[in-house]
This record gives sequence, C-alpha cells and structure tokens, in this order.
Amino acid sequence: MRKESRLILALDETDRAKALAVADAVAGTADAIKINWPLVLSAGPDMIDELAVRADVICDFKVADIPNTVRLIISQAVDRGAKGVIVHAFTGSDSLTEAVRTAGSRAGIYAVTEMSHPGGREFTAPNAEALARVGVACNVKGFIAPATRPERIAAVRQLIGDREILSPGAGAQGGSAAAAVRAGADYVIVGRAIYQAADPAAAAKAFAAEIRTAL
Ligand code: O7M
Repeated sequence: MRKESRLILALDETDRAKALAVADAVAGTADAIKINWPLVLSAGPDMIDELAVRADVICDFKVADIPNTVRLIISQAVDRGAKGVIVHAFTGSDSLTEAVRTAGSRAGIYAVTEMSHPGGREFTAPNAEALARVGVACNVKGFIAPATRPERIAAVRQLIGDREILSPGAGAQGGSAAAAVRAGADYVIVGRAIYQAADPAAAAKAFAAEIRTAL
C-alpha cells in the first residue's frame, strides 16, 4: 500500500454506480479504498475485483472466527485482489496466526484494537493493549485504533513499534485526521465525510491537505 496522502477511503456507499463514481473520483488521492459489508452485500463480491483495478483494496470484514473459517474468508478476499484484510484480534492467537499465514506475502492483516464509537469503550478499550500485544506476537501488519480518541492511538503505538496504525473516526464520528496522525496513526480512514460530500474528490483532497500539515 502506498503511503503518500495517508488517506484511506471507507467506501460504504451502497449504490453500486455511485460507489464506483466515488472510487474513480478519489482513487488518485486516497492511498487505498476500504470495502466493508454494506457495499459487498449490495453490489456483490465482484466489487472487490472492480475496485482492485482502481486502487489498493482493504477488505474490512472484521473477521472473527475459528482458524479454518478465517482461512476460507481471507483466501476469498485475497484471491479477488485485496491487499489488506481486517480481522478482530479477540479471536486469539490461533485465528490470528492463520489469518497472517493465509495472507502470506499477498496481503497484510490488520487487527482491531479499540473501536471508535462510544460502545468501543465498553469492551474493546479495556482490552486494547492485550489485543495489540497478541497482534504483534502473531505478526500482523498493522492495527485499527480510534481517531475519536487520539490518546488511545498513542497508547497502541507504544506497544507495536513501527507496525502500521489505520485510524477510523475522523469526520462524521467527530474525530480529527490531524490529531490522529499526530498521535501516531500512519493512515486515516474516512467514509461519510468523503463519499456523502457534494464533491468527494475535493473532500478527499481537503483531508489529504489536513494530514499533510500534521506531519
Ligand atoms: O467515516 P465513517 O464514520 O463514515 O466510516 C468509518 C469507517 O471505518 C466505517 O467503514 C467503519 O466500519 C470503520 N470503522 C470504524 O468506524 N470504527 C472502528 O472502530 C473500526 C472501523 C474499521 O475500519 O474497522 C476496521
């Protein structure tokens, strides 16, 4: 995944034509496009292949399962061209190890530490450090940590060395892209504030400029 704008588009738009139009408008600015269940379920898994010709694609399936099912899901995503797959770390080291093994050199595995929404404080926040440690032990490529709580990005950064942090929660959820990067995020994930904007290309460029000034 390139590291230029440090912006990742969360393409949760469920109208297939609109989603592709936003992807085309933003692909030159964003370093990657993240696809989640809303678009896969509305437009079909071929959307992964279609986006993969436009940009690096991260499949945000928040995989949380036994190792065999993890393997089956991740091979499907990687065979379609995903360069990254997001998993939950609470499944434990056997599932995480299977995720990393299945992705091999074809894709990076990113593990969720603490979630960005208010409910993320209930179960993920008290366990975020342990989740980061198991991710490091299993050799994931990076972690998801919340732009809504930049101090928690900094806490995860302390534990993971130079592994990557991808940070959602800037824009619609109230977090700041600049604060996330200053706290140690490598990339900021932005969805609604870009794909629902009147001019998604301009909105993406504005986030990229904000991130640049924070570096
Ligand atoms: O900018 P938004 O709020 O429209 O979208 C944020 C995206 O990031 C959306 O796709 C969420 O599913 C995702 N996300 C969070 O918002 N919070 C998290 O804690 C974790 C994720 C995520 O990407 O997980 C991997």
